[in-house]
Order: sequence, then structure tokens, then C-alpha cells
Amino acid sequence: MTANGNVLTQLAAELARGAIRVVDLTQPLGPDTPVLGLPPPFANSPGVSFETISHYDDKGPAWYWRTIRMGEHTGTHFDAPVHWVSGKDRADNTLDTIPAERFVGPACVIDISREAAANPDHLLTRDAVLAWEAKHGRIPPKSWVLLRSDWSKRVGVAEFLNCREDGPHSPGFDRDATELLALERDVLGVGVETVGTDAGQAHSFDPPFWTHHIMQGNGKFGLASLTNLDRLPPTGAVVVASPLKLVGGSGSPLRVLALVPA
Ligand code: 23J
Ligand code: MN
Repeated sequence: MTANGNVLTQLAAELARGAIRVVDLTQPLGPDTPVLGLPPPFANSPGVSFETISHYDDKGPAWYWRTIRMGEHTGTHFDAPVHWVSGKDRADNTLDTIPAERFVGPACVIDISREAAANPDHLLTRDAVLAWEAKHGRIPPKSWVLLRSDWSKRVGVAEFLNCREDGPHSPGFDRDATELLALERDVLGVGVETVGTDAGQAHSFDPPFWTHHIMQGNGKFGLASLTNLDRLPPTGAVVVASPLKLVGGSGSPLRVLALVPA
């Protein structure tokens, strides 16, 4: 048996005896799923609607199935590099061309829940990333960096989107932290509990929506509307984030799973 074969046999055994758990980082996806609201003149993305094709009835006596309609960026979803204009000319920038290896990687979980509770506009700084590394080790290349804000614990759409007259207020990454992760750490991407990877006020940043701009512009991914990040250790989990293989896809809802030592 090869060394790698041994590791996978061991993984299967540890899963079977519950020494490695599977934590679901995905929100339910349905008509109540909150969607981003962009100000005019920008077009908005539809939320989820279902239409029944048949339900054990005349249209299909022994089967139930539905049609689904939603924007590509709805609920717990994946941002591909082609989603942003900064990533539009990159190779392998759509969901059907990204190599599958890049959907799996170690998770580095950075906790800003205390700061976000005190200030909904809190941005993770470069120094805060470096302080996290001093404690937990350097963020390895090809890892998922997950921002734990506890935003997924907010109840109802209004609390989750947290809109005021000047737009939404929710936490994110500052520009230097985003550049550090994309350029100096070569992460797979970043994941957040909020509706998008950018902070709520990011329309007013320079460049606008800098986390999308920098991440997608450098071929990195985004994961939005995650949950259960409080069930992950700072390091040691492995995340599988595998979007639909939509032809030309800019993003898709997906099931995000973390393998976690019990
Ligand atoms: C389009 C424009 C702005 C934003 C977004 C999409 C997202 O958050 C998204 O889902 O990618 S901020
Ligand atoms: Mn998105």
C-alpha cells in the first residue's frame, strides 16, 4: 500500500469511528434566503423560487421534482474569478474550467466575532492576520481563510443584511489584509458568514468592493453566507467547497463541508 493510500484508509476509519467529524458550513437554500441588494442603477439578483414539475400526481404519479430559479450568487455560494472584472481575462476563471484540486484545502479560521459585535463595520487588518499567524502559524499556500464573525447567528433578513440609509453594515477584510492573503499567502480564497465577501460598506471603498477586486483579480475564490464557523478550530480542519460545474459560471450555490478532528 502506498503512503497516500494509507492516509485515505485511515481517514475512512477515523470518519467511521467518529474521530473526524463532518461539519456542514452551509445555510438552508430557499425562498427565505437573504439576497444582496445593490442600489440603482445596478441590477439585482433574484432570490430562490421553486416550481413543482410533479408531486406524485397526474404530471408524474410516482415522482416529485421541482424547477429551481435563483441568481448564481445566492445563499451559501462560491465566487469564481470571472465574477469580477479584474478576473475576466484570467485562465480557468469559470466554474467549468477551475481544476477540482482547488476546491479542497486546509482551513485557517480567524475570529473577529468580538470586534464585529462591537462594530458591524469592523475590517480585519493585516496586523490582525500577522498576530493570528504568530499564534497559530503561517497561513499555508492553497488554504481557505475563513472569517468567523458570528454574523450567521443574526436572526431574520433585516438583521443579517443590516441596512441603513447609507447602505448595508457588515464586517469584512481591509485592503492590506486582502492583499496579504491573495498575494503573499497565495490562499485558495476567503470565506465569510456575511452575504458577500466584501464588507457592507465596500461600495464606498477604493477600489469599490476591494475583496472581490483583489481576490478574483488574482484568481482566488470567495465563499459567502457560511455558517458554523464557530465549530471549527483555528487550524486543523479541511474544507471541501465544490461548486456546480456551470458552463461559463461566475458562481454557484454549493454545499461546503469541513472535516474536523473530534
Ligand atoms: C455583485 C456586486 C457586489 C457584490 C456582490 C456581487 C457579491 O457580494 C457576490 O455575491 O459576489 S458585494
Ligand atoms: Mn458572490
